[in-house]
Amino acid sequence: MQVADSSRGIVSRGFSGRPRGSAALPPGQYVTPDFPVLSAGPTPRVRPESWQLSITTETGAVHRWTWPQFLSLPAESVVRDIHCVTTWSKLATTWEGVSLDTLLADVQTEAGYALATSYGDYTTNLPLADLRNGKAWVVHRYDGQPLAPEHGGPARLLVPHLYLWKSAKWIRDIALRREDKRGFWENVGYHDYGDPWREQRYWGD
Ligand SMILES: Nc1nc2c(c(=O)[nH]1)N[C@H]1C(S)=C(S)[C@@H](COP(=O)(O)O)O[C@H]1N2
Ligand SMILES: [Mo]
Repeated sequence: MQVADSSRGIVSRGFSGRPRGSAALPPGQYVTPDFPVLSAGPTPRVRPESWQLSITTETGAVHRWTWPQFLSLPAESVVRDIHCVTTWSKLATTWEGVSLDTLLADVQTEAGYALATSYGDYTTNLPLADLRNGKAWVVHRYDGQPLAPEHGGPARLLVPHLYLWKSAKWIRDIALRREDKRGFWENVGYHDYGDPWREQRYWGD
């Protein structure tokens, strides 16, 4: 088990102390067979009976799903590599969940940005375009099992083409916004976009 340690990550930037160079890996990353848990706070325990997911638009319209409603949506199976800014990557992880394309299908918006908020109040920002076109899911199963609480269960955001801190665990709301607004890690120096292939770890990268 590992814990988030952002200060050490910044100091040791560029040195992972492990072999590198796989063409299939973003720069500065190493492969781990483990599934580390990185949480900035305690694991919120959200009972399915009280769980709700919402998408709130820039005009204040709220689209809401209870747990049974969410489970009745068409689910997809996705296999993707995931990349944590602390330099571990995990290859070919298997998830099941609902595409953001499905969740956004009936949502009228001209917003350019999204701010995801979790149970426990973690937040992270990303362009709305990065949630569309088969690039993002709200997942509730991992490796054929219900998603474990420490990994974001009942359900988490999965945006595997960006560093994993964008994949908000225990997702509660996605606010669609005209203007970008930084989330928890972005406020303290992490990149607004976070493309692992361009090694966008910190402000200015
Ligand atoms: N709600 C919430 N989501 C979160 C975090 C968090 O602290 N709280 N940490 C982020 C970070 S930094 C990473 S690397 C991944 C870790 O996911 P994992 O614990 O399932 O490996 O979750 C992201 N989503
Ligand atoms: Mo992370």
